[in-house]
Amino acid sequence: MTQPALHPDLQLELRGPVALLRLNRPTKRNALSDGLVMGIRDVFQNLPDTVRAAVIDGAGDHFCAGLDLSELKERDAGQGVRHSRMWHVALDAVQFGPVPVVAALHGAVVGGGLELASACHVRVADDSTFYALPEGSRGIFVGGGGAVRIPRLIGAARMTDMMLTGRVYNADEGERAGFAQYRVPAGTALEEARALAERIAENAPLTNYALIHALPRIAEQPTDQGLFTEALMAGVAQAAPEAKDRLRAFLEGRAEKVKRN
Ligand code: 1HE
Repeated sequence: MTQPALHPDLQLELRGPVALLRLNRPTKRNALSDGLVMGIRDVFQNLPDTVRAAVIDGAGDHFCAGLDLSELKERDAGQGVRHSRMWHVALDAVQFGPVPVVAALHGAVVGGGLELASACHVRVADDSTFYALPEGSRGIFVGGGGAVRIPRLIGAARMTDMMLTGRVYNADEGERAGFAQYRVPAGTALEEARALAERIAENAPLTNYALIHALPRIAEQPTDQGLFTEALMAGVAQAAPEAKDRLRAFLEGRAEKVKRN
């Protein structure tokens, strides 16, 4: 099957089991044109089987300035719905793709850029990072899955406030609010994200698959169904030969112990 060509504003590098995807449109602060959004979708729908984890970062001083506002032309309601649905397909390809994705954040993580970051599984933010949802003041609404994903990170009350008042969270406030799981010195987010992705790539693939596909669904289910789905997933994961090998390695003293940090 032929692979779609990589979008010119994207760079993709494969380093062993880790795919590094860079938004590479720094003169426009990595604003996401429709083509770029579809380019991200294509990358995640076509990752080689050898890839076990991915990292997304942005070139230049900012991770991503969100939707390319220069493309916001006169759309009727139906076109607007389809445009938003196109973003949903692309960011679903990130969140529910084949492998865990780590976002390396710096500078502006705003609007659709925050929606993209929210579709990743782990977020590493450096000291320069700031978060905002300027949609509120631009007279529009989130359309890239932000209404679903962002409240799950920071709560609906904080998101409502951000959109109503234009509030900007700096890296410190953002970490406390729950935007990112890791906070690192300026200029080191990519290095840390890569190290985490390499660590993630060592996990059993079925465990990683369960974490990105089963866990978010279980979290949405009523308790009884969630517990049953968990039991099914646990049974499938532990029956895999790789799980047996890993358990045997621990019992024979060949695997790392959990260490206090
Ligand atoms: C852009 C965009 C963009 C910059 N679309 N062109 N997002 C926003 O409302 C955020 C808008 N951007 C900004 O607030 C600032 O640009 C930044 C804080 C991100 C960076 O500031 P700065 O001073 O480093 O850069 P700049 O001078 O503002 O921008 C440099 C260039 O990038 C300039 O173009 P130039 O041709 O004059 O050089 C800007 O016009 C351009 N640029 N951001 C298009 N977003 C699925 S729905 C999602 C809805 C949303 O995401 S709405 C939020 C959109």
